Amino acid sequence: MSILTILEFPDPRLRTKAQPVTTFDAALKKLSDDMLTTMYEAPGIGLAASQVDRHIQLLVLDVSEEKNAPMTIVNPRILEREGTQTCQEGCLSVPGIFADVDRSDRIRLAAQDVAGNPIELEADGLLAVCIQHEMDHLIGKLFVDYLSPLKRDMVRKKLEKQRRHAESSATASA
Ligand code: GNR
Ligand code: NI
Repeated sequence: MSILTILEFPDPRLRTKAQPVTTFDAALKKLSDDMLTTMYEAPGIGLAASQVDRHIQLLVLDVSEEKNAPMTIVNPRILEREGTQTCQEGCLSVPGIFADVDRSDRIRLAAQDVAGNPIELEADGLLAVCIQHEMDHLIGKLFVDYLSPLKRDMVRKKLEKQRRHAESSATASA
């Protein structure tokens, strides 16, 4: 299992639209396993292939308390939405930033598993939020896109500053 590098905002590669998965082979299974390892290590509750610079419609998640319910979802399509919920979201590609986002409360989903078998899924609560957040990544969208342009620019500056500080402390300890 390998830890993959997670792209960070405002990296333009995060804006790439993911292509449908057509080949369900050992390489896809390995990517899914590596993404789960990367997600657990981060730690996060979801990860989209776009975030590790692989632009295919693949996402992994685990919203369980015990971190023992990994899921891999391929080629997801939302069939039905109901209601609205607001959740404070974060993103491994926008580290240290949290903001409220409105999402559908309940969704029904058609997708495939990592072997290519069709699956249908109903989700609510945090699972529904996480799936919608990951599906946004697959179309090149980030949760900060729901903020005003002014707030998004503040986020960009805060991340630049965080990176400068990380850089100078790395140099200081070298
Ligand atoms: O780890 C994550 N937590 C989270 C919290 C609220 C709403 C969405 C998420 S997803 C995020 C991991 C991530 O960036 N996935 O793309
Ligand atoms: Ni994210």
